[in-house]
Amino acid sequence: MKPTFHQPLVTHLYTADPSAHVFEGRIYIYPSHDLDHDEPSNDSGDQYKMEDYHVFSMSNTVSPVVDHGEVLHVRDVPWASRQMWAPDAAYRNGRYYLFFPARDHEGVFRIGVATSDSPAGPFRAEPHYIPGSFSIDPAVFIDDDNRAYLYFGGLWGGQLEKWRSGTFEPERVDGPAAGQPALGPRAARLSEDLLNFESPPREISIVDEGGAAITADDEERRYFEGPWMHKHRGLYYLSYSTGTTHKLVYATSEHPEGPFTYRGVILNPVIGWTTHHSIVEFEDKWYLFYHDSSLSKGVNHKRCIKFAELHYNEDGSIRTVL
Ligand code: FUB
Repeated sequence: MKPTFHQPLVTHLYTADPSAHVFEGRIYIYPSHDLDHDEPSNDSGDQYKMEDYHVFSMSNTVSPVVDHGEVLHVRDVPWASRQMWAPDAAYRNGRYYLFFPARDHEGVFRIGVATSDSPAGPFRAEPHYIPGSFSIDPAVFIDDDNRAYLYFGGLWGGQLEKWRSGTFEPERVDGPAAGQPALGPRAARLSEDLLNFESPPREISIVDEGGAAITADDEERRYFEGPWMHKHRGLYYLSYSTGTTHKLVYATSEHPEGPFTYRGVILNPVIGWTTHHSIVEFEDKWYLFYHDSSLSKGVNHKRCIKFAELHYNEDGSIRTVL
């Protein structure tokens, strides 16, 4: 199928959470694969029952999308039990790395890695999740100096509230009180082989233009899930979903670990509850990959990946796409 901006890139499967990268001159997309079922939904996200990953690619932005098939299934991940949620991918020293969250055998979300010789997979999972990892939505960023960072974290079903004390509290659901700084995404430096954290994850702070922390009750701007990091003209852009207000927004910093200053909206609410994205440069143009639920006419857990061109203003701000 030929890709068109703001139209589903894939229609034979339900897909979501597209992480796009340029590998070997092609655009590769690493999405979640939504299962087609009609079971009820809840705030823990039990309706997101993904079991496997497919990889897709395009040789350019107008060529057909190729489905490289199933590249990893939960049955082949020794530490994981269910819910293979939003993944991301990276390349280093001749190997490709798929980072993915899933619940472990105790029901706790962890982040694991699988590797391959090819960006199209198949991927072979490491026997254990990354020690010290938790929550969801891993996004890898390799800086110009070759340092690699993993950004991650999600509220509600993503379990970030349950880690507020530093250890996992299964019954805990409360976030910070109104007026208190919102929970931020986490970032950890990755080891040279990309398989471990070099140091414990740190919380990233997001502030307003006056330097005050974005607060937990500021649902139009506070972090919810789905972090993405990219660099444009030397500036670091942390973009993310606001969850309950269904926006994709961004904040910028001079440093990959922040603090980040909130800048604005990339994408206004789309059809469906979740919104999740990635940003990639291909042949000197920038693209936003995102999802909505238009393919299923609005069923939150039956989503479809899409893309569109992204434009920057001279001052480095991003023009709202939709
Ligand atoms: O796809 C499952 C979850 O929904 C993702 O991890 C979140 O970012 C949201 O898109």
